[in-house]
Amino acid sequence: MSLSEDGASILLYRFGATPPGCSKVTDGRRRDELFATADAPAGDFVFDEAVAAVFPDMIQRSVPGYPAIINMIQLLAERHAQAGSLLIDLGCSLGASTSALALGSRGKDCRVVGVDNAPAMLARAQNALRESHPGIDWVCADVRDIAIEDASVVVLNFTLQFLPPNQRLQLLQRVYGGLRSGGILILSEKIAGENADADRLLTDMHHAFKRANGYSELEISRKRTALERVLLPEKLTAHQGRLAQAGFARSDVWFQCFNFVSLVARR
Ligand code: GEK
Repeated sequence: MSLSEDGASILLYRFGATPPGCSKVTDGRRRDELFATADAPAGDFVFDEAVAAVFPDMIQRSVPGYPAIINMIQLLAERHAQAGSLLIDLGCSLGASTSALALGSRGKDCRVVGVDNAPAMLARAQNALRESHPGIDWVCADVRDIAIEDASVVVLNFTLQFLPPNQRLQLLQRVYGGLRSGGILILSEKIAGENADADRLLTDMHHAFKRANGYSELEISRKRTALERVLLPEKLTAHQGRLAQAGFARSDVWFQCFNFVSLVARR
């Protein structure tokens, strides 16, 4: 069922519920117990087969508001998709936001592309969405190497945070350069608080969210260590400043829950 066919599904959406836009990849999902056992992966977090297999459960129990964000990406696409343009999802994982772009641009003859550099993720996205979204193009590549041209909606849904900070501006500049006038970038990120107090509160509440979703203290702390050198959160003001530097005349926060935020930046 698509969001546009059943607006009531927004109201029915609950904590952890499956968003319509990604039902294909979350139905029958496997529970994430990667960091629960004694043989938990050591070293830096990687998007391998083990992660891909539990990813829908992992992201929904780890990112507050994730299902709502996916639903709203569809609505943002419905409003901003321009006829005959490109809609591109950079760091698409299992294609939840890519399918939201496809649903949000139906009937507009758009090209919808999902990009990810993790083969395990992309293969699963392709398999899960082949039937429901045969028109999506899947590209296994680094987002830094992808050409972006004639786009009306570009999505970076929790992907920019995995690039070294000194490479983020260049990507945003290329996104800006590839957008049509009136086009948008949807940028979702885990953020750092503006000061130590704010950061402590947001981090504590995020951990409370994870505990409420069944993760143990040990799992939370092991995952945190695994992500420490891989996922580098910045302050909201740093993101806003960089978007402006990349050329975006305005960017607005449309979602925030604890230290997870999503902005829409317009060209
Ligand atoms: C969703 N957007 O479900 N090039 C290509 N892909 C990358 C790169 C890169 N340089 N770095 C990381 N990735 C998705 C969720 S997850 C967020 C995005 C998370 C990919 C990586 O392989 C992974 O699939 C994704 O970005 C990040 O809406 O796990 O917190």
